[in-house]
Amino acid sequence: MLDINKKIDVKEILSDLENYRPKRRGWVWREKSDKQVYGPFEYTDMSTPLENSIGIPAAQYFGGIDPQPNNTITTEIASGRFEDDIRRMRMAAWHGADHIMVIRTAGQSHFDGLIEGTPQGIGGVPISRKQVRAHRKALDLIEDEVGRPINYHSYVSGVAGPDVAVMLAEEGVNGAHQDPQYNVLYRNINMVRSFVDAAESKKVMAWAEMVQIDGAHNANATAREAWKVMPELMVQHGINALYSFKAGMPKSNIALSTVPPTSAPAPCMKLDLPYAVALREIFSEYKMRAQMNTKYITSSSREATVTHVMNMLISKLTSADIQSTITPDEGRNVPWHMYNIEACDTAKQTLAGFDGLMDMIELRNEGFLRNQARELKERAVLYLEEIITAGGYFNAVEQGFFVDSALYPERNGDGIGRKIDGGVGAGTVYERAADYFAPVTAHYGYNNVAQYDANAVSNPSALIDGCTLENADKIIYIDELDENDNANQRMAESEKYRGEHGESPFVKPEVQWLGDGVVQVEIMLPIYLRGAQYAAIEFAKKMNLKDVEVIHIEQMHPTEGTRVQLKGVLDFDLDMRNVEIPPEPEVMSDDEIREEFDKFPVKIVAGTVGEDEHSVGLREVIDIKHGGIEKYGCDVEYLGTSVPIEKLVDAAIEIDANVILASTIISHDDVHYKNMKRIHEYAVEKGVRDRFIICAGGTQVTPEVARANGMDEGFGRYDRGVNVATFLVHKGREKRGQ
Ligand code: Z97
Repeated sequence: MLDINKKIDVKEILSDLENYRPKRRGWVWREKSDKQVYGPFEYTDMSTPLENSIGIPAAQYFGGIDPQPNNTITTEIASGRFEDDIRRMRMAAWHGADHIMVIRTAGQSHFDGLIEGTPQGIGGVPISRKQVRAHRKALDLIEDEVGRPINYHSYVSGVAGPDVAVMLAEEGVNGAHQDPQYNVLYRNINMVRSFVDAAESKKVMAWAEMVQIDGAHNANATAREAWKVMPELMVQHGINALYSFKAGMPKSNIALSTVPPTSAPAPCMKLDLPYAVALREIFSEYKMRAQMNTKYITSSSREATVTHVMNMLISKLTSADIQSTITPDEGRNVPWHMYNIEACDTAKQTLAGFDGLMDMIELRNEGFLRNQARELKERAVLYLEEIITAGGYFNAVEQGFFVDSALYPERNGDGIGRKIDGGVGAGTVYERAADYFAPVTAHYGYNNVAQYDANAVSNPSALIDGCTLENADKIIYIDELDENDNANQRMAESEKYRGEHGESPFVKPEVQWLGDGVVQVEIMLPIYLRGAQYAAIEFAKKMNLKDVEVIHIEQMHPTEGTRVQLKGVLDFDLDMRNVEIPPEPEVMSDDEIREEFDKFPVKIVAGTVGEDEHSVGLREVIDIKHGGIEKYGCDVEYLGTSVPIEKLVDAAIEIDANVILASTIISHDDVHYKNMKRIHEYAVEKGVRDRFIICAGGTQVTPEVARANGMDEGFGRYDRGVNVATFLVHKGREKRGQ
């Protein structure tokens, strides 16, 4: 069991992996909750609540509720160091992700076999048995902590597809991308080999009850004008979906990777919604994995978030099953994990906000939407017919049918053409021999086991006492192959920040990896774009940042101003033992304070004392508009600024108040403390000191010195109405002897 107050112990996760077995296999969908009441609200589309989670920031106004939508929420982690991904997975799970995709390192599609060990990756991690087993082990703990099963996801496409599929099945991986068309079009892997491998892989994935995601979205991201490939996308989905079904996967585990093809400022709803509707109708028995548009993403986090939200409206209108969350990382090419977390929150916020939407509106059954949807379907059907005329799929690919930038049936002739006998792994498909013996479970196609034992045909692994899918002890586990490029080595290097069991007093900012020192800086400069770009870099260098890079730049006006976001490296750390952390002030809940003020009415006289014209701080503490103390139901007599201290006390006597709040900002010559002392002494002189709770506040006021100068309490720069009110409740109880 994880301890919420402790970091996950990565060393412990990595220990004794050889003997670790996953808790379960198969994908788990969220359960629709019986309990649809959160705080003051009733919901209709939410799933079972989490036991531990972090709600979106605005949840604080609604009693900290954290409703979890019905959709599975995906996060993509792409740091390149799998040991650091473990901590990221835990953070994402707390923010509502239950589908964790760890992106695989560039080029793994072309590895004709399994990778062992834990080398560092580029833009993702090398997927290996140790890496997968460690991640699943960590997730087995994390899912218990948050109280919801978490689906772990990886990739099966590539030349080593079947090998990877078996390894993922053995290790309890719950979902994977698998699409032979991806191999063919984007990785130039031989098409015959890819489809044969796919049949085998899909059969294994079906045994493991994995959910499969296809690769059609890549056409969207690759095509020159993404909205023109919509008919083709439908064809690609269709080919993979039906091929998977025929290879033995249940339709309910086949997810289409759908992407709204366009983005604003294009009139994207007019294009994207009919497409999503058409897709939903054709593939009604299948699942939809809705990914946000990444083709037209830039490095603006604001813009990416708006696109994400607009895309989720389509997800809602067409009931997507899995909602992906991509981040501006895609546009910046920097794995800012905090934006992954933001994107999980964006999904959660949006889908909670959309709760019950479909009970209130419906998509029109005629007109533009349906006409467009029908037209797209017709184009897709024509496309399929032309594939048949061309001699089938392989010939169509060879003729460059796919990823052509014209709207089918038009063609631009710029599609990705591949040779039937070309590409990686060409000529590596062989007929099975007559004595072919495949004593393994979940094997695609026929076996010739009958000649050895007629009873074993449908259960061939019985002949060898179970294969690795049934008997995990037969798996050969290799820990590391490379003595330098491995997790142990990397962890030793960052040991200072990790500590023996995840606890270290040293801390350094991080973005990509533990202890990388990377920070982000936002600079607004009142000059033109190009000048600002280079000036910002100089500023960042003067802030002592190393390896400074501009990650986002936006014009405010051609000459008046430019906004620049940079990243850079801070090459020092902090020893937390030297960081003074004041105890957290206790604050009561609004309801608690209101109830107390109701029972024991509070009447306040307040003003800025002496010759001091500052009013903002005190008004923030008092005014209901700023969330001040008035909201708890107390009377406040505000006397304004430059109030003589005698007047403050006299007024309190006159209106029979029980609290005096004196604001004193100016601190020259310690006049603020002198003022406090005089208020106290004047109240004593008048014989009324015991009648009042007297507090002073101001930017330079500390509680200790305020109390030393006769105040009941002092409030400083960070205190608000709630802090003052909490104190008044406590002090009131004390005075009443409670
Ligand atoms: C997604 N945002 O979630 P390699 N197979 C298929 C793929 O689409 C991919 C791979 C394999 C994206 C992130 C991008 N897709 C992932 C159908 C990658 C990965 O990178 O070629 O080794 O395989 O879909």
